[in-house]
Amino acid sequence: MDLTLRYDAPAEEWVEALPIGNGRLGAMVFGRTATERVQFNEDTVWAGGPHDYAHEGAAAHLPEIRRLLREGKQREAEELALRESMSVPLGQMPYQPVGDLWLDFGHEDVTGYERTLDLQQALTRVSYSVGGVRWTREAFATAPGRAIVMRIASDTPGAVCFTARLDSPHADTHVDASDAGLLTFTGRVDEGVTRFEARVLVEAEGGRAVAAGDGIRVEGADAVVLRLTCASSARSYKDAAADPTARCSADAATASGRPYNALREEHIADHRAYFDRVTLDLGSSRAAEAATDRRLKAFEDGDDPELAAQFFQFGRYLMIAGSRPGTEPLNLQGIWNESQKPPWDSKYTTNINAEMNYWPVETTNLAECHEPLFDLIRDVSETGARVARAHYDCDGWVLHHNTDMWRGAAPINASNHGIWPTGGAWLCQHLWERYVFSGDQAFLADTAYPLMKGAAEFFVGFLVEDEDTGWLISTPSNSPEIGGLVAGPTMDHQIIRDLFANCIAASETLAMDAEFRSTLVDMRRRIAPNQIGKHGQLQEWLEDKDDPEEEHRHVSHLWGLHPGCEITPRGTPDVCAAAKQSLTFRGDGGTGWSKAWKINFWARFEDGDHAYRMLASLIATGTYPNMFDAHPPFQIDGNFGATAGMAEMLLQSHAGEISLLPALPSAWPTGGVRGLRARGGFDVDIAWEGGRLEEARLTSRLGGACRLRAPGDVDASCDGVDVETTRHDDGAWEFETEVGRVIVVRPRG
Ligand code: FUC
Repeated sequence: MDLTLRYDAPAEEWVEALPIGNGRLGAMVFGRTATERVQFNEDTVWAGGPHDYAHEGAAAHLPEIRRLLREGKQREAEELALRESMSVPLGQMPYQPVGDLWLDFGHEDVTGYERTLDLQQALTRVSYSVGGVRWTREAFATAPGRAIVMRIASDTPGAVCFTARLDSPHADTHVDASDAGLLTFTGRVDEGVTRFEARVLVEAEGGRAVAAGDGIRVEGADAVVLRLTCASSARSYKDAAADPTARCSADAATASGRPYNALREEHIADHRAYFDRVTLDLGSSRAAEAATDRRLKAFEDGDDPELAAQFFQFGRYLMIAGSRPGTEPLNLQGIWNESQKPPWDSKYTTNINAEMNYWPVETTNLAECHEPLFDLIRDVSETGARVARAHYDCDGWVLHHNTDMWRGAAPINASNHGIWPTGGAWLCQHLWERYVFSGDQAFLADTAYPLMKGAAEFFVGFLVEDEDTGWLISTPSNSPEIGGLVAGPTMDHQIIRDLFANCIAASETLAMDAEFRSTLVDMRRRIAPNQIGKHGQLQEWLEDKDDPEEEHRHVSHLWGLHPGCEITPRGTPDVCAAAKQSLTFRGDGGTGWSKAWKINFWARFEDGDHAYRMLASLIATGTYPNMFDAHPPFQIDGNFGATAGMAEMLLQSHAGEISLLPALPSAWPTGGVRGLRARGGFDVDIAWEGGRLEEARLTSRLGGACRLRAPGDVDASCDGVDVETTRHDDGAWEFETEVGRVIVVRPRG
């Protein structure tokens, strides 16, 4: 399986450059020949500073806003809410670039140009010839080495000469170059308090590296190694007063003094320890040698299953490069951003985007990469507790549709879509899923349940009884980002039901909070149910007012289908059919993330060909040349949503059973996947041929009963001995498993 992206020209645009990252530092490598550009980020460098965004006194207006909505006075309700119950200030802060490393080579008219990104080794390379000399550059971002490292070499001894420079878009930045080959730059973000420092150590093999003005001039070298480290003053959402120089020099000490090859080998081993856990083979492609950008464009018309497998692995690559224990979670652009005014501030949008970023972590076996999101949830449970009190006079904590480095939790932008109180509850699903995939009781007791409980406590106070129906509803709120401020959007009720169900299960498992549990059981039954409307659709709102012509990119009321689990083809066939009708009305269009979500929806409808159509359309029309998702503009969620969706086509486990090949498209008749993870603690390998299951191997990490759905009749064995299986009325199989043992499942006969 070829896991290399290939290009035959340097990047002109930023979205043609190739991303590398070590979780905290991200860089875009352009591969230019006259002046190479390496644009870099550090994940804590944001505008603004520690700030409490809660609007004191907002809660006093809540009864009036609810009354206006009840009386159908939406505009008045929105106006009052905008005046009295929004975040202070109304917006949050943008993620910032740190700077650029420029390398002046002056190479023009090059021949034999090649530029690659090797996803398995996490290395980007450039090579070309000029004036009879062959040049190669290789770069990577190492997590254990805490640096971005580049080696520049030629095939002619003593030929390497260039000047290295650093600059930053932030005005208050000072650059210093020393004869020891050290470039240093210190600065402060233009609109904020965070300070940063970056260092580039230029180490020449042969020749010399000396200060030349603001840069370092290399002459007569055989090869050169650059080590870039960068740190900021932001330690947490509460503290931006650390010393960036001390932090940066500690990182520089880790990265320097070690030979290039040692750093490189350590980096590759570290990356592969994550990456190699999952392999995916969807068949080989005739186009395999062609440039990646051309293959992307041709995807819809061609037969290029290898590119689809690369696209899947690219999402995993980005996850490993962008989210590691102890780093900030992936924002709208992951960690890669060149603009001081990025689209939607490159922050965390929690009405789909931030969660979508983390959809593939558990299923594609990168569980550690989930941790930064859990840290963020802990932070917003603190800031969100102040918002719960100030805006709603409720216990617990609440997060609306955005947060930033400073963990703003109050409603931002506008009352018609900013007032949406279920962002935190949605994030809590990730805590529960971590538990369900891992069975980690300590995580459930110490991390997940306390945060989930706080989120549920908020809704115990927030839900109100609808006068007409007697149901408990969420008001004021919004069905993201359509239809304005309303009472009782369907999505909220699905999310709150899920949160309550997970809290009920967690408190039972932990044998605690019996009284709170019975409150949740009672309230959960009274929450407004999913309703089927006059067009056969799943109602997006309490009232039957969906417009069948509406093609809005958000399809929030299908949350219960995915990522939720209350709507399933066999468990709730009628609601499931209505959900399919709603999605059919919405159509196959949309932004990058919208198409990526639709891959997951169609996979959950078990319609592999429709899921594939969404994937093909995303790959062909919704990606940039470097494979980054094109919302447009660049927004990384579509990459992760697509990776998650492809996993969902091959393996599902949300409905209390493991389902093998639930949505295999006809485009992938033969293939294999290894190392996916299923809920209940299973590692799953599946091989198929001619569209039929050939063999599945389930390795149990937790033991216990396994319920399995397979295409057709199957037999199970363990170490060559038949395993006793029970057949349920609904067609599922069930058998016992033991920790560490592999169950082999094959078609019967
Ligand atoms: C929501 C979406 C947009 C975009 C933005 C970051 O506003 O509707 O499409 O994803 O978040």
